[in-house]
Amino acid sequence: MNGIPNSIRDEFKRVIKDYKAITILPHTEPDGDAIGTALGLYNTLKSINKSVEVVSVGVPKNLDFLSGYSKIKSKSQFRDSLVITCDTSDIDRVSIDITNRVVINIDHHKTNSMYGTLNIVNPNAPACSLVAYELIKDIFEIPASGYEAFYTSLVSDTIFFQTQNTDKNTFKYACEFIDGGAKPNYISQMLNRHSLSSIRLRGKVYESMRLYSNGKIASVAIDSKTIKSCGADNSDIVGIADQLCSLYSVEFAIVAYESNGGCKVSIRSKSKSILSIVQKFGGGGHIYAAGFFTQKKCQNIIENLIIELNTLL
Ligand SMILES: [Mn+2]
Repeated sequence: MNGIPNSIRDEFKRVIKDYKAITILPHTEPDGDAIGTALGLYNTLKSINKSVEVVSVGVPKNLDFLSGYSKIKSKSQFRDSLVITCDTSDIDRVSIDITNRVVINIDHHKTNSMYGTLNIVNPNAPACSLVAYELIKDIFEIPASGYEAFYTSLVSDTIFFQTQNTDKNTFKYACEFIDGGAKPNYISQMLNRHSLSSIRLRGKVYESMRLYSNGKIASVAIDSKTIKSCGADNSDIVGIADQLCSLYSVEFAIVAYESNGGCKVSIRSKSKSILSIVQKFGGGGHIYAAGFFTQKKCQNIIENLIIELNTLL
């Protein structure tokens, strides 16, 4: 992973200096990477006396150990603040309208549309926090709470160092975060907690799993009734696709669930790029983990995807 060019870092420094109030936005339906990066920045910028808010809804409960979690707002209370987006490839993936705002776009998605005033995007970074960390580490002193959040982001997006892009550099960053105060065992324990509703939902979802193409493709379609009947919500779906991928035979896993009157789809791949397929459906993401939103019915979209994924087998 390359460092940040000095010209970009200087520009970032100048913009930060210009603003007293900063609004940090993770992507909608946030994961540990988006929230970990956001709270790492939040805790660091707070420590230099900025007024900072993180605005997000549906934040996974297992991130509640992170400093600043309880301060996350569902609506922005600042006007004309500087906006920093985290882990967000497109402007329509944030929860508030940020047109005409000064936006610092910090991300690691290859498909990032470069919507920011300043775009700091590194697709080689295995987690968004590494981009944020490279940007700020020589400018500000990062508090232990910031390192804890950055480490949480790193292990979330690499699924505890299991993804293809995990290399010795990834561990180098992990070491720096641990040096800064992150406690690996504690963070793993916190992240691996599940609510009863989420366990119940997983039970139902795994039972309904379908296999295609000699077991190489696994899929589940989850309707909102099932989610509700378990007392769960959409944040409880995080991790199900990775679990389907743990089946011996599986190459691709599809999770499709009803959301906002349409269907949200997450796809995981063990070894082949699925980016071009999700792009056909207007989506984006990473080479082995990507997704999209569609107005079609979940089961219909799964059938379309099976045809597409079969061409990769
Ligand atoms: Mn990410």
